[in-house]
Amino acid sequence: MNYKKMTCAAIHDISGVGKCSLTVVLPVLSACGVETSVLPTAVLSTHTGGFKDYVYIDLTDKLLEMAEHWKSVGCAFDALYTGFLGSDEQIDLIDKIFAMFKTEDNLIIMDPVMGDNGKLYPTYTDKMADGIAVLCRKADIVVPNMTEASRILGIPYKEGPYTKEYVSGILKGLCALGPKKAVLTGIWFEEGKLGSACRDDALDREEFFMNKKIDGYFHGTGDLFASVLTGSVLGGFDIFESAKIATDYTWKTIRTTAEAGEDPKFGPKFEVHLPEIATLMETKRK
Ligand code: PXL
Repeated sequence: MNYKKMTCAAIHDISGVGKCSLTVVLPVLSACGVETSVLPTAVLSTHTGGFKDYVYIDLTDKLLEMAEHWKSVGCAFDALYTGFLGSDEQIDLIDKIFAMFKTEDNLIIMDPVMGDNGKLYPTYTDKMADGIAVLCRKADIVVPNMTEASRILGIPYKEGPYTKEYVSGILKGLCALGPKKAVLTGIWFEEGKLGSACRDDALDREEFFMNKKIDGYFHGTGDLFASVLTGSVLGGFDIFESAKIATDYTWKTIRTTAEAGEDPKFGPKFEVHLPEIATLMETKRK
């Protein structure tokens, strides 16, 4: 079979239950045909959103050692893709890991995971959020939600509905920090619709992708979105096509999750839609 090999280093936690971070990143990227190596930032029994008394194993001490081992065995990646971090010390370590593996041709894609709905996640401190905002300057593509984007830009979090001017200002602000492309999730301009916004700074072009809003809070969908976006970009789609693919895939998954009627903290039902994403990626490879 003739195909272009694509590789990614995914730097996120493993939450054993709850389908977010690496338990979503890895299957999605594999379905996209991307050869993925994982560098776990922490291991948890569950994610921290809605579960109590979770077991938390911080892997800060081992992060650099693992990356150095990768380097020593000749690993190289088309993308370095980061998400949930385990401690504030990890920010400096990830900066070092970027320096170890960044080349002229590869991409740093950062999902600056730190919060949602205007609040930081329970294990995130202000120091971590400040550090992530600085680290974002090194990224080629950033994929925050509105809470994270506001924190990165140092502006107060604003609830929707948003205006296109407001969203455009946020996208431009993110690109002004360094990333050439920014994709914002959780955008809505009118009742009943929800989606994403995307900017390619070099083209000075922005697009918005909306679907029908499905009521409820669906944990893990940010990780799903960023992973499909990463897989699509590595699969050869441009950033706008990738943002649309990620928006539609996330929406379909939310619809399936809502229809199932189970407790959404156990995660999005993305598995049933993986074959669709694999087929879509194949169309690009042909
Ligand atoms: O979905 C982001 C995320 C990733 N990993 C862990 C989390 C969260 C959000 O709550 O708790 C452990």
